[in-house]
Formats: sequence, structure tokens, C-alpha cells
Amino acid sequence: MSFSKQQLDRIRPLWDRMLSHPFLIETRDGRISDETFATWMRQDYLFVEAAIPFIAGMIPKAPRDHWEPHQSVIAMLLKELDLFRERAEATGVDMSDIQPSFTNHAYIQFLMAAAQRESYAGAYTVLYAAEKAYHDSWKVVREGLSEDSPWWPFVENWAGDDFAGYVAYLETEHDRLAEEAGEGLRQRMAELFELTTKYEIAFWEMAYTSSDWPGIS
Ligand code: MP5
Repeated sequence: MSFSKQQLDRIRPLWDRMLSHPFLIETRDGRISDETFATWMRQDYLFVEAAIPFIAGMIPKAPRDHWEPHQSVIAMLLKELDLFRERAEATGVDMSDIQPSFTNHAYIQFLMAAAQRESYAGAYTVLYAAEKAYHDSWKVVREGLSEDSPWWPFVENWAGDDFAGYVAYLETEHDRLAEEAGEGLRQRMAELFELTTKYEIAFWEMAYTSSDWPGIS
């Protein structure tokens, strides 16, 4: 079994918990409140923005054949930001003066630290886990959400064929990096896979409960 599949198997209960999060289920069933969805949109906009320096920060450690793929991902993320702004405009979601919530801030710091302080393979695990998490999460939403929903373009973005191809590519490369890694590094990659999944769950939870900075608001 490939390393990526092994990791998914190992943390299956956590992964399933993510996929059954009420944010996803209520979005799938068209029951999510506009305000709750807007909270996710505002926070995820900031997350996607931060993902650009995260990827850029991986490039100095990347093998030559990963430069073009990373560059295409940065271009994809810039388009994604356009999608958020376009949807916000179309649905009247206010995107001005947004600040990262505590959970989002922590996740973003984790991304930056991964790019700077982990090995390339470790940072790649974080990238793979986050992208796979979004692909699988939005596939859950796709099972029920009407194509007429204003949120459907997000389903198309992350659950569509292009993104599926990108995640499959990441998985192959992730497995290749794990094969080349020693036991200690593979162990660290496994930890990072689990941690990233926990951040993904925390992110849905933060959006669902609109939680901001503890002790302040
Ligand atoms: C992604 C995302 C997917 N947009 N937000 C979170 C919290 N996790 C993963 O990443 P991308 O960079 O939008 O494809």
C-alpha cells in the first residue's frame, strides 16, 4: 500500500470526522445559514492568500521538476481569490477589513513554519493533506447541493476533474518523497499528515461556530 493510502487508513476516524462535519453536511443539504457560509468565505479567502507564500517558500527546497507545478498552483490560487471576490460580490458578502480568526491564524503560521522549518518532504505532506482534505470535503457537498446554489462554483473548484487530477499528482509525488525518505522522516511526515487533518477539522469548526480569538470576542 502506498504511503499516502497508509496514512489515510491510519487516521481514517479523524478523516471521516472531517467529512461528516456539520458545516459540510448543512452546506450539502442547502441548510447552512448565509452568515455561517460568509464566515467561511472570509476566512478561507485569507487562508488561500497565505497559501501563496507557503508554496513559494517551498520552492528553494524543491527538486527542479517541481518548480513548474508549484508555479501553476500559485496561478491557480490567484484565480481562486478572484472566484472568492466574484462570489462575494454576487451574494453581498462583505470582504472588507477581514482579519484571520485564531484558528485560521494558527493554521497559517503552521503552513509558514512547515515551509521554513520542515524538510521539503514534510512541507509537501502538509500541502498534500490540505489539498486532499478540500477535495474530499467538497465531494461530500457535491452529493447534495443544487447546481443552482450560489455556492456551487466552490464545489466545481475543489470537487471538479482538474482539482482531482492535481490531487492525484500530489499523491504520486508525496509517495515518491516518502519512498526516498528514511524512517525518521517518514515518521515526521505521518505526524504532519495527522496535524494538518486536525487543522482542517478545526477550520470547519471555526467557520461553523464563528469562533474568533479566545478571551477577546
Ligand atoms: C484548502 C483551503 C485548499 N482553501 N482551505 C483550507 C482551510 N484547507 C485547504 O487549498 P487551496 O489552496 O485553496 O487549493
